Amino acid sequence: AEYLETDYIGRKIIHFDSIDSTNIKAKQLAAEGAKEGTVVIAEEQTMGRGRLGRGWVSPKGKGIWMSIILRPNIDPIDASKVTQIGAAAVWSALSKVGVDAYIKWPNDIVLNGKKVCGILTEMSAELNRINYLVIGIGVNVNINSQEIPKEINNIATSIKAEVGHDVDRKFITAEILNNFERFYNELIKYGSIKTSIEICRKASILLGREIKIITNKGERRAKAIDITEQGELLIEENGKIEKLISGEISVRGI
Ligand code: BT5
Repeated sequence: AEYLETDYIGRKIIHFDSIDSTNIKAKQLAAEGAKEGTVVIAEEQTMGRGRLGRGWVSPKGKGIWMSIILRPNIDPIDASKVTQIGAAAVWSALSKVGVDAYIKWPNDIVLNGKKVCGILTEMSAELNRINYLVIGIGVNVNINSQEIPKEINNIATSIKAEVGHDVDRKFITAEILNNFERFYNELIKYGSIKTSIEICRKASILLGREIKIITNKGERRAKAIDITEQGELLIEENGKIEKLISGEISVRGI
């Protein structure tokens, strides 16, 4: 709390020692009327979730497992913008503690080629209105390199595993929330995510590279060209430019 500089994001934090998933809890609280900016944090998740029903490994006391409740007055189609805001907020917080990471569009932060953070945005919407939106952020902070759970050992890392010492979870958490509020206010007030997109571009591990795009229709290869002001990935395939709204991207084993 001593590092928090926000007006409303994280001014109410609900803390759990152990919980199934902070996203599940946050959605429940949001449905019951919790205020915008309410944050759910857990020391451990027993059923942490990724996208498409995948799991998120969340060992006790070793990471930042948190979810922010939001009530943006935006079109539900634009919900993925909040994911870009989250990625920019996490990247900037890591940069502030000297950790030089990359953003892998749309929802990962990678360090030395391995995933250190994942973001899961979920919402409840009707027609043209978002009822609530929850952005879940998972950051592997103080997991020892030898203690990275074996099911993710090849693809995951932690800040500690890369920098060699413990880092202050509270400071990073507050910085993520400070940045998040700044970038989110830009969306709410001006309908723009310009600052976030600048960061997502600058820190992107994909731009300029040949990538593999994995969809339910199969795999394809293309070149990542740019990230638009709307947060879409621009790709070029056989001279044709296309926009992706979200997706599974792999680039040389990452
Ligand atoms: C994500 O999904 O990356 C979104 C992760 C969101 C986690 C946060 S924690 C707080 C909040 N509460 C929740 O329950 N979730 C959110 P996706 O892109 O689908 O990646 C999932 C994949 O990442 C898994 O299938 C694993 O391969 C890998 N993975 C699982 N745990 C990991 C970890 N701790 N670090 C790095 N990779 C992991």
